[in-house]
Amino acid sequence: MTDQNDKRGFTRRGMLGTAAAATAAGAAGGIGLARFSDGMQAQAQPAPAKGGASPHGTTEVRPGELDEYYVFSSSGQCGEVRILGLPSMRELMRIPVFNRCSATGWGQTNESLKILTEGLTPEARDFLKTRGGTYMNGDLHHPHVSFTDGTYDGRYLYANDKANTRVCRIRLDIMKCDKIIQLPNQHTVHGLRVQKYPKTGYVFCNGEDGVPLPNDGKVLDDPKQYHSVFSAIDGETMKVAWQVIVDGNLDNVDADYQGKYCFSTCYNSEEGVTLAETMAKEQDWITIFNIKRIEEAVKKGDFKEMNGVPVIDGRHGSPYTRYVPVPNSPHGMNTAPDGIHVVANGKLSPTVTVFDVRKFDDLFDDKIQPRDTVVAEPELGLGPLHTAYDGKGNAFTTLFLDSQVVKWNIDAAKRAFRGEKVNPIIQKIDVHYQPGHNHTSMGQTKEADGKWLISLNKFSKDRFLNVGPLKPENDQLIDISGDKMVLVHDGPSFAEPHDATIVHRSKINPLHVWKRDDPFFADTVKQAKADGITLEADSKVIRDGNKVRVYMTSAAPAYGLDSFMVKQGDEVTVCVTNVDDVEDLTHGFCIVNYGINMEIGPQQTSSVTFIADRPGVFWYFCTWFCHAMHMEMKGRMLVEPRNV
Ligand code: CUK
Ligand code: CUA
Repeated sequence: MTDQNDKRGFTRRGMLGTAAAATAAGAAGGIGLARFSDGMQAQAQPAPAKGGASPHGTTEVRPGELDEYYVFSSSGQCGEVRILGLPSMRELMRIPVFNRCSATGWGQTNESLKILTEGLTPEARDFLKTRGGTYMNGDLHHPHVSFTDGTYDGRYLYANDKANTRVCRIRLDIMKCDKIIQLPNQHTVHGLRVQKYPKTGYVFCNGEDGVPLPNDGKVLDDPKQYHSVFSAIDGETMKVAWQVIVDGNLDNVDADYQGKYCFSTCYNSEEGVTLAETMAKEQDWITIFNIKRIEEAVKKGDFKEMNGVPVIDGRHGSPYTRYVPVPNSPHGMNTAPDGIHVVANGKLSPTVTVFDVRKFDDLFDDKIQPRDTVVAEPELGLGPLHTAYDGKGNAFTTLFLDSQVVKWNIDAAKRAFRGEKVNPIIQKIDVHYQPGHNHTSMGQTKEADGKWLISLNKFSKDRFLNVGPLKPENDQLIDISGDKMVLVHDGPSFAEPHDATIVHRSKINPLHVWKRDDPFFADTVKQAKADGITLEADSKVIRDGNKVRVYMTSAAPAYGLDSFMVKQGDEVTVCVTNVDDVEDLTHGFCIVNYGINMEIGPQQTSSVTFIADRPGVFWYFCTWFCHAMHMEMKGRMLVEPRNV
């Protein structure tokens, strides 16, 4: 039963049966498949021996030592980005983006609200008027660092919000989000990758779901009129550069190392709206976008302008796209560090499809057929979702249904495809359980170093102390530096890190304290100047009609103001400037029973605006432990009743 061939033959039939059963029952496909694979684990290979020798010796990062890599991890429906250290897998920081954050005041400070609101589409802004002005949830899937010349340049990190069709940019010098835009004409954004060459450049965003264009209620239950849209954002200006209407839908995306093409998987070539319809065909496709041709089309006006964006028709027959059939509902799209090979992961097919990007020129010139770009299609196991690379010619593919990561050789797969008797599979390792994305150290760049792999597993089941029906996921660390993969660490994580980027620490250079001229709080600096205030020195209340601006410094362990007085109904803006310039000396500002809290890092200015609609005495206090007298770092807001 443990024979790979027996297992594969059995499970392939089983999988189709289960998928059909899930469809018939109307159950969510994922659940049906996951349950099925529970049964499979009885047949899986035994787990590798505990404490199997890691070629690196140890993953331990001793007290006081630093990790070698940053991991920028998504958090799915939590809406934030998390930073881990690798190999320790310690969580180092969280960067709030599409969520609200009680600790930092994200979603409440003026600085963050500006970022959260200014890039919304006009329709969304209107719709959100009665909902606090911005979305409070997000679903952050794909965090990717900006590139120059095929490797990370440490400037920015971009990520998508699948829930509300937004894209964010995080400044890696301060590790804060500085831009969020919502994509017009597109109904959701799932896959996101960036241009690798010559630089970023474009941020490519896949519209997963099709809707009528415009989506204003005039067309409803008529799926033939639905369209999925692909977007390219200018990563510098954070404006949509162009969009392409495609056939089918768009799942994951990646770009080449030449700056010529990007390519997306499509799992719904059927353009179905039910599970059964989307799974109807055995083959779907990838869609290849010709960047140069699209840029020329924009220049010469071959587009329709929709909501201020040039929208190009990229459906079948278009000069701007090509569609290459692949089996079956493909998911991940991964470019190899060799700059040549691109893998589409078959999901419902046990295969992955390997393309040679050098053949795309001929494909667009109609010299070859779409499938002529395929150079290998190895059968790897059940439920291949994502592939990572070691930079030495090997690939690592997650097998969701088999709960395994399979290591295989690209060249061997190509030879097998040409008919040679060679098995491209080198090793399969059990992971716990049901992996989605996996990532290798620097593996999405031309500097892939082949040291580490993390497998982001969707289920942890029994791997940790039981914490109730809702379990953590399990980010497992695997040493890939030797011939054999060795599992070395289990890392629980809260919902739901889909994706991650492993970046060598030499690429990232964050500041230790804020710079006083940082654009992040430039608006407050401008307002202070107009009010005759020197933020670093003055603590003063400025009244401007019923608008009150309260300026104060913070220096451990005291605010510049012990108290301030406002009138009930005033619009109060509190601006706190942390004049401490000691590393790690962050203050907070929380007003009790007013629902206000924010972070003020060393040399940062933060501000928050609210209506003082409750009269009385309200203490404010510092929320970040800053000094032996931290508890005493407080003051009072006195709100005078209106009719006194
Ligand atoms: S997707 Cu989640 S496992 Cu959103 Cu990158 Cu593949
Ligand atoms: Cu300032 Cu605690």
